[in-house]
Amino acid sequence: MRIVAGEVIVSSPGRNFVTLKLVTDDGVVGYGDGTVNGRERAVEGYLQHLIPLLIGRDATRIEDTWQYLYRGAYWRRGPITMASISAVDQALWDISGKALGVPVHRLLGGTSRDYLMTYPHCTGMTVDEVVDEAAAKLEEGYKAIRVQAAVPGLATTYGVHAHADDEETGAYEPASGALPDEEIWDTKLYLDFVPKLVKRVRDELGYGFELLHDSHHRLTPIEAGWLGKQLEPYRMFWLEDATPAEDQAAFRLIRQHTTTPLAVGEVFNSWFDYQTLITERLIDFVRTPVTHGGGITHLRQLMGVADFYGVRSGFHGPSDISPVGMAANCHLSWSIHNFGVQEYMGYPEQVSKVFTRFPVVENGVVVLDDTPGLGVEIDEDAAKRFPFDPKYLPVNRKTDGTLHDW
Ligand code: CS2
Ligand code: MG
Repeated sequence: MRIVAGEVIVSSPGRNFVTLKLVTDDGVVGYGDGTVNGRERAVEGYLQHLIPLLIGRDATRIEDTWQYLYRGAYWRRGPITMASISAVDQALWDISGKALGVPVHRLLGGTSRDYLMTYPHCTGMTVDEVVDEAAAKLEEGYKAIRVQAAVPGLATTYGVHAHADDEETGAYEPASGALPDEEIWDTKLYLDFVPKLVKRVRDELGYGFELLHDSHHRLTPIEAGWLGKQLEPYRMFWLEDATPAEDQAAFRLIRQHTTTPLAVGEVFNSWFDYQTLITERLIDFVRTPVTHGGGITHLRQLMGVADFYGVRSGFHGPSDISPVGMAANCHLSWSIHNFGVQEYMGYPEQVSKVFTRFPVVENGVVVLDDTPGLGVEIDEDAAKRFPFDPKYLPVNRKTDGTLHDW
């Protein structure tokens, strides 16, 4: 079964998505997600370099193709390279599954569990709103929730919206074509507030569910250690992205100061971003999604090593990873032993006009789907009706104007 054609579909049904389509001489079509939020055209360009290398290759040789694109290239790693290799890898797993008539998780060893626990985002302008939103999600059956609220004294807080429903409609982004929003950040206001938010959620709703919070890389290691310590009484499932992620050594300091579990890596793309973190047991959860982590082939290998160190998965699942990438996350999550949780932020309604079939959440868990391949169907004509819509994530400045991490 040879690859005879490749095409990059960039469309924006509410969110921008980069989808690679590969076709075999048997007429089997495979899809892979390579979306990198705010840098979509870069992945598209990289994939244009890869497509000629794929034509004529045996589509069933997934591992060899991965090694060819990674080991065979002089320039390795990085978000654009690894998202592009991932898109190819997902498309090949999709093709093999479809050709054999089995879902990808069967190719990976079958399911290791009965359901995939997911977490949604619970946000609000006030703590009361967050508590209400969290109560509603628990009522729907969710076993884990992430809580974020507007920090009092800050005009805006990333990931928090005037209306909690906005997150599900994907309204994270500025208007089309706009320059990045500039948000103002004040660490002391944030640190004073978060323990109160988390305490209220536990006081009001109890301990019968998993509780998560995301710091979006904004703290210093010592601040992160302090926050983790404040949150210890509330038995967090994790504190996410406490510090700028690329500084692996920083986690040694955080770990010395807190037993709150740590999750990191939604901006990572390779085992080598985790080598210190995992082998020194500095983290508890891997956040890298299939889309950004070199595909199922690389992330599966990474999770295999992580398992030896007791580190579990919590793959990134925002609405800026396409339903194809979400499906790939789910197939890997079904199959690995060391699954932790799957983030499932949800999608704007228009997404289902283009992605007409993809994994869904019911009663807070991903529904097992035995559709062959990744199980995602795409209406390519509909995709053309939603052209690319350039958008940027916001940037973040301290109150004195200094550019800050996020
Ligand atoms: C967030 C994301 O889901 C998360 O944990 O950190 O919303 C993230 O900021 C976006 O996916 C960035 O593209
Ligand atoms: Mg995050």
